[in-house]
This record gives sequence, structure tokens and C-alpha cells, in this order.
Amino acid sequence: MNAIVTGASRGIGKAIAEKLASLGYDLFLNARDSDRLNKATEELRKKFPSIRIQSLALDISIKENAIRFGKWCLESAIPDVLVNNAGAYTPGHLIDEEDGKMEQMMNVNFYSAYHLTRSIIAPMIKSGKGHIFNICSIASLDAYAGGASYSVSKYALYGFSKNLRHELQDNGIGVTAIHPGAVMTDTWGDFDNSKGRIMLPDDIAAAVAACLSLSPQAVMEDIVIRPQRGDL
Ligand code: NJP
Repeated sequence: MNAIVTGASRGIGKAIAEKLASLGYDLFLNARDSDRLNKATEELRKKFPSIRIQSLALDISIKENAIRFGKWCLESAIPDVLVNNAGAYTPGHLIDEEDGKMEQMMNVNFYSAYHLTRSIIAPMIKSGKGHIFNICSIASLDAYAGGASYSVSKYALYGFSKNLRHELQDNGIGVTAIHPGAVMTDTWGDFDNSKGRIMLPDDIAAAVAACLSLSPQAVMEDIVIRPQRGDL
């Protein structure tokens, strides 16, 4: 079994990569910054010596890179699992955010997943099995103050998830959209989470593992997972 995880050098992606390695998946990992990605890869290799872990640093907000990463993975294996997790958040307002912000958010949060998925989907369809996770957001479900282009791009990723599930339902491939609320990662900077106000990356990784524990004839389509005390 093998899995692709984007944005795997830190935060939610790294936690998902670790969980998948613990479940026995060989890994193909991606992030932009090669030093950080290499460090995460080495950490995982040490922790899971029997798992084959390969990584390629590329900015997958660029179409050619997303496709290149997909093809690079296919040179070694047909993926059983794809986790489209890479993303970036910047708050703003649609009416006065800087010119180009929408394109930037769409490229990193939506088009990266769209192009990567399309680059690997034909062999997955041929294999007749697999699971695709799109790490969406509660910002995929509702507008909120400061959501702006980020929220719009996450709505797009959610729309992609739903349509993709529909298209793949006769091919044995499940599609799950995960909508996390606040998760303690670098996104939250120096937020004091000493009292456990917001979730941990492992919570999202546990949700991925729960999906994969179901029989192939079942799919968790949407997972909304929030801090028990609600959104911030
Ligand atoms: O993000 P962070 P999270 N090409 O910033 C990589 C969603 N989410 O774990 O830039 C390739 O710690 C980046 O690599 P690098 C969120 O929208 C989160 O918090 O090289 N990789 C790093 O590995 C996102 O989709 C919360 O360091 C790129 C990773 O992505 C996902 O969860 C709430 C890249 C980002 O690590 C992970 O978020 C929510 C690119 N162009 C949704 N740009 C939350 N944390 O509260 C970035 O609703 N990466």
C-alpha cells in the first residue's frame, strides 16, 4: 500500500503522513521548502524503518509542478491513497485584498489538488480502488469574517471533492472532504494552546485513519471536525 501526502513537512500533513506510515503505507511526500521536507522525511524514516518514504520538494501551486510531482510518484507505484493537504491561509476581505490574492489562494488551495489528482487518476481508476482525501475547511462550508479568497478557494476544493466523488463512484475510489476547524499548527503562530482550546494535527490524522478503516463499500463523504469548545 502506498500514499501521497502533500504539505507533509509540518502541521496536519506531517501528522497524516506519520499516521499512514504507522498503518503500513509507503509514502510519497511533498512540500515547498526542501530543508523542512528533508527533515520531516528523515524523522519518519527513523521512526518507521520498514516503510519506504520518498519526498520531492516542489511548489505545487504551479500547475507544471503539481503534474510533475504526480508523474514522479507514478514512476514508482500506483497510489492507494492521495491526501491533498497542501494549503495556505491568509485572512483578508474580498473588496480590498491585494490584487492577485484570489489567484494565489486558488492556485495553492485548489488548483494544486485539481492538477495533482488529474495527473494520477487514470492508473488509480484502472486499479479499481483507492481513496482521495481533500483537506478542505470549515471555510469551505460557510463565510466568516476575514475568510475572503481563502474561503472561496476552499469552497472550490469542496466542490471539486463532491464532483470527483460522483465521477469516481463506479471505479472503487472513495473521496472524503475533511473540514477542520482550528488546528494547532504554524497557521496559528504563537497562539497559546496550553489549555487545549483548539485541536491537534493528530486529530485530523485520526479522522483519516478512521475513514480507511471502513470496508471498501463505505465512504465517509464529509467530516466536519471542530474544537469541542467551538470555533474561535
Ligand atoms: O498548514 P501549515 P496546516 N506547494 O502551514 C505546504 C487546512 N486547514 O497544517 O511551505 C507545496 O502548518 C507547506 O510546505 P512549506 C489548510 O488550509 C488548516 O495548518 O514548504 N507545499 C506545509 O508542509 C491546509 O490545506 C486549519 O513549509 C505547500 C503545509 O503545506 C491544511 O489544512 C484549519 C505549498 C502547510 O503547513 C494544512 O494546514 C482549516 C505549495 N505551494 C483548514 N504551500 C488549521 N490549521 O487551523 C504550502 O480549516 N505547502
